[in-house]
Amino acid sequence: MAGSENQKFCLQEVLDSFQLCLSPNKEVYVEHYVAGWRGLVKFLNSLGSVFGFISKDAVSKIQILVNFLNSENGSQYATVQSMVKFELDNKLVDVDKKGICPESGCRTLLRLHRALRWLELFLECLRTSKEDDKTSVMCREAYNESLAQHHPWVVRKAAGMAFFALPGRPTFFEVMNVGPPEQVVAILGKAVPLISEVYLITEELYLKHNLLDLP
Ligand code: 1PZ
Repeated sequence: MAGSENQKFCLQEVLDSFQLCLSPNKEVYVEHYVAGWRGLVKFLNSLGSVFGFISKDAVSKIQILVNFLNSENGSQYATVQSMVKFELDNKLVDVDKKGICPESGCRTLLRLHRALRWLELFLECLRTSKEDDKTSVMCREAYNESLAQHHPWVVRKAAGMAFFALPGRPTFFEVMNVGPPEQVVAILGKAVPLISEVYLITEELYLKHNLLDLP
């Protein structure tokens, strides 16, 4: 029983992970970053199998990062900052777009990082939405403003179709599993600034090292 309870999504868990993400000197812990995404994937899975192709991609990226964390170089992957330094110092990143390191930690995390911007926009929209606002519209607008710019036509098309299958705002809030709508809004009010801070720190780091266009 306890096991199946663990499988149930709870928005609080995601908030906790992103809270743990930042070190005192504002470095981003990969372990908690990945845990935050795990929670989000759980949420996505509980919305139905139409989203399977999205969660599958997220899971495979999470797994690549977990494998680095568990490898003999694991300690180099403790934070996004140490990962970037380690991979750049050891020429493990396709900075000159040669395609030699297609699964580097840097390019893998960049995909999740871009998705985090979508999440920030979407959750902020959700937080300030009214009862009969459409989640699919909020989701599409957030997507078009962020992730879509990095996706080819066929992925944009598939994502657009999937958005139609999103449940309405009341069901969405219920699945978040933290209590009545006011409580969801309150937790979103804490989660969005945190996600935004993690996003900004990563964005600045990637910008500084010219990593924002990694293939
Ligand atoms: C709640 C509604 C969920 C909508 C999610 C909106 C994002 C749509 C993303 C569509 C992704 C389609 C699957 C594959 C995409 C990959 O090609 C890209 C690039 O990776 P590459 O091919 O370069 O290795 N992958 C991504 O952009 C990462 C996408 C992760 C999306 C995670 C969404 C988690 C949702 C959490 C729900 C609250």
